[in-house]
Amino acid sequence: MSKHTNMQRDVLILNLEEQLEGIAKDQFGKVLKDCTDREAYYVLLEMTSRLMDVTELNNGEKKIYYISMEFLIGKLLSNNLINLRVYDRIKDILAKNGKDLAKIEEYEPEPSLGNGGLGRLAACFLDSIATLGLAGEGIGLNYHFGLFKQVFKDNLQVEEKNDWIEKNSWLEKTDTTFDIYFGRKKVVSRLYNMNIVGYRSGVNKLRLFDIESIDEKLVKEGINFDKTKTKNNLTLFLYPDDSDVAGNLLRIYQEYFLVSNAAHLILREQKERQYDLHELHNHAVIQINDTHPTMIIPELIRILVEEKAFNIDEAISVVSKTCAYTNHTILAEALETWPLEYLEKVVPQLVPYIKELDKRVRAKYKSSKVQIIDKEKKVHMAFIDIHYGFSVNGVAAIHTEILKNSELKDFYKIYPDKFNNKTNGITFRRWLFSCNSPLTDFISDVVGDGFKKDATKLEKLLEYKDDRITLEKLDEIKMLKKKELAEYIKEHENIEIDPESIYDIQVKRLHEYKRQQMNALYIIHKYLEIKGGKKPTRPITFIFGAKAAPAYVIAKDIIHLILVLQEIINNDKDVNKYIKVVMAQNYNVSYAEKLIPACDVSEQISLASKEASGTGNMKFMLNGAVTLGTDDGANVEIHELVGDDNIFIFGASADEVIKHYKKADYVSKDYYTKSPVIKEAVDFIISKKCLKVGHKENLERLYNELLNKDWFMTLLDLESYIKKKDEIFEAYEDRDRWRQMMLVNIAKAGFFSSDRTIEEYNRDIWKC
Ligand code: C3B
Repeated sequence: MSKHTNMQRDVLILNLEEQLEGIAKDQFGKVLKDCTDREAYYVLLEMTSRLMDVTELNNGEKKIYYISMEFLIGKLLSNNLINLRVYDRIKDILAKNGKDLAKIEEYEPEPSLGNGGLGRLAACFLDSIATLGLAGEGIGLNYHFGLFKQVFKDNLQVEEKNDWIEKNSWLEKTDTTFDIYFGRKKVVSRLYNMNIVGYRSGVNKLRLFDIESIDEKLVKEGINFDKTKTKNNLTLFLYPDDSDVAGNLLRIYQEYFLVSNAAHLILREQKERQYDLHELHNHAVIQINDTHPTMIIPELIRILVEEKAFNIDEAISVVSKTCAYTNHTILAEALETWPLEYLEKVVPQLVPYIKELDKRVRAKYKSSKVQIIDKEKKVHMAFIDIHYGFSVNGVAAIHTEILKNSELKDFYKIYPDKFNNKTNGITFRRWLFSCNSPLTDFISDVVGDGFKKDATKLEKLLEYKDDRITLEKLDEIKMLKKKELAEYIKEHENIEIDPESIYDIQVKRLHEYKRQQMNALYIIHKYLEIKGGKKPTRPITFIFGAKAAPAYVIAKDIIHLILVLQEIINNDKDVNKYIKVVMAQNYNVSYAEKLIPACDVSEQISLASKEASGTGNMKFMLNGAVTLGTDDGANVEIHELVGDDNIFIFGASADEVIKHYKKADYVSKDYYTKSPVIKEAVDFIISKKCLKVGHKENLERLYNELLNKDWFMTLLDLESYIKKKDEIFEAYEDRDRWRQMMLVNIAKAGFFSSDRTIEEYNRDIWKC
C-alpha cells in the first residue's frame, strides 16, 4: 500500500501542470490561463485534495484523539501546498499562466471554527502532530456559520453570520452516522473529514461532526435564531463566548453531542482494530482541550458499563488511564460549572455516572474544595478531569505554577504527579513560511534551511548580530510587509497609513483582562500631548483587531471607544500627521497573517497572572517584532530567552496582582485621583469630543466601569505602561539597535515551535 501511494504521489507531482490543465478543462471547459481567479481556486482545491488522498496516513499502535469544541484552522490552500512541498512549483505554474496565488487565495472562505487562542492552538497542534508522523486526530463540530462575522456600523460591533461552507471545499462527507441520545430525544449525526497533511510527512484527519437535521433557515437576523429547536440548530454556530460562560443549555447540547460522537468513533475504531477495550489506554489517548469536552469521561464510562459489560470499577479505571486534561485559563468565569439541573434536563443518562464519580471523591477526600458537585448543586467540570484523568497541564511555565500554587492548590496536594507544564507553540509553516516568504527565504540564504525541520537552528542567526548587511535586509523585508499591509488596510478599511510610521499592533479577542482599554488610554494621552504641542519623533500607527463576545457589554464598549478614537484622530489635521488609529474589521486568521509580518511593536499587555500563555506574542516575535508586555503567560519565557535588552517589560508582577485580589485592596479611583495624567485620559472618554461622535450610554458605562470597578486593574499599570511605551518608541529611532533586537527575537523564537510542544506532549503524556 505505502509503496503504491508513494508512486501515485510521485506521478501526480511529476505531472502537476498537466493535471491542473485537466482539472480546469473538466470543471470549467477552459485552459488554466483563461480561468478566473475563483475558478483557479477550485482547480487548486481539487489538485491539492488529490495529492492528499495519495499521501500516506500516519499510523501507529496508539492514537491521539485531540477533542476540542474549537479548531480555528484558517484558510488551508497555501498551508497544504507548503506541507505537500509543491508550493513553489504551483506558484511558478500559476505565474506562467498570468496568475497570482495570493489573489487566488482571496477566494478561499475562511472556516471560523474557533474563538481565539484555544482554537488556533488546536489547529497548530494538528499540523505538528501530522508533521511528527504521529497518528492523531482532531475531533470537533462542523459549525455551519462558525463564529460570527464582525462589521462596524455607527462605531459599534454588529454580528453577522459567516457562511463558509461551499459545495466544493476541504470537507469530505463520510458514510459514518451515529444515533445520539439526549435522554429519549434522538438526533442523527454525520461525520465529515478534513485531511491534515504534515510538513514532509503523512496525513491525519480532522473529524467534524454535524447533525443531519440542521436547518439553516432558523437564522433570522444577524446571528439570532430559535435556541430551543435543538434538533435543528445544534451545529449552526460556535458558541461565541470566549471566556464568559452564560449558563446556556444549547452549549451543553453541543458539548454532549461532540463527546458522544467522539466516544462512538473511538470505540468503533478499537473494535475494527480488534483491540481489547480493557486495554483502551494502550491504544488511545484522549486529550481534553479545556473543560468543554469533559463529558467524554462519564460518557465513555457509561457506554463501557451499559453496552460493553464492564463493571463500574473497571470502566472508571480504564477511562482514567486514557484521558488527559489541558487547562487554558484561571479566569473563574471560564472554568465551567454546570447546574446539575441543566445536565438532568439535557443528558439525564449521564447524571447517575457524574453522581457516582462525585460519591467516590467524597468518600476519599473531605475538603469541600475538591468536590465535583458543590453545595449549590453545580458540577465543576475541571474537577472531573483532574480526579478522573491521568494528566493535568498548564500552557506556560508561570500559568502552570499559578495552577499548582493557587488556583488548583488543593488538587496539586492530592495529585502532585499529575501536574505538568507544556508551554504553547505555533506552527512555523503558517506563521513564517506561508505568511512571510521573503523572511523565510532570506533566513534560508543566511543560515541554510535546517530551521525548517528543526526550529532551534534559527539561533544560528545570532552569528549575524553585528552584520550590517543582514540587519539592513531584515529591515527591508519589514518595510515590504508594512507596505503590503498599508495597501490592504487602504482597500479594506479605507484608511491611509504611512509605512514609515511605527506599526504598534494589538490583535486578540477583546477582553478586559487583555486590556485593550489601557492601550486606548495611551492613545488618548498621546493625542492630548500632540494637541498641547508635544509631537512624537516619528508617526505612529496604532492597529487593533478584536472581536467581542456578543453578550459582553463592556468589551463592546471598548471597541466603541477605539472606533470613536479612530474617527476623531484620523480626521484631525493637527494630529493625523503624527498618529493614526486602525480598528481592523472582522479580525481573523487571514487578517493575522497580514498584520503579524508587518508589526514593529507587539502589544502583550494583559494583567499579570491572567493570560495563561498567549500565542500571538510568539507569532510576532518570530516575524521580528519587539514585545511591549507584562511578565505574564509566555511573555515570561520570551523575556528569559531574549534577555532584558530585547524586550520592554512593565507593570505589576503576577504575585503583586494575586495579593491585590486576595486582600481586595485595589481601588481604581485612588489611582485616578492621585495622577493628573490618568485623570485626564480617563475623563476624555466622556469629553464633548467623544460624545459628539460616540454614544453617551456606551462611553459613560465604560468610564464608570474604569472608575468604580476596573476588575482587571487598568489604572494600576497605566503610568508604567505610558513610560515604557514612550521608551520603546524612542528605542525605534536607534535603527541599528532596533534591527539587532529584531534579529535576536527571530533567532530565539525556535523554542516556540509547536513541534517542540507536541514532542513534549508525546514524551510526557501521550507516549505514542
Ligand atoms: C486561551 C488563553 O486565553 C491564552 O492565554 C492561551 O494562549 C490559549 O488559550 C491557548 O492555550 N483561551 C481561549 O482562547 N479560550 C478559552 N476559553 C480559554 C483560554
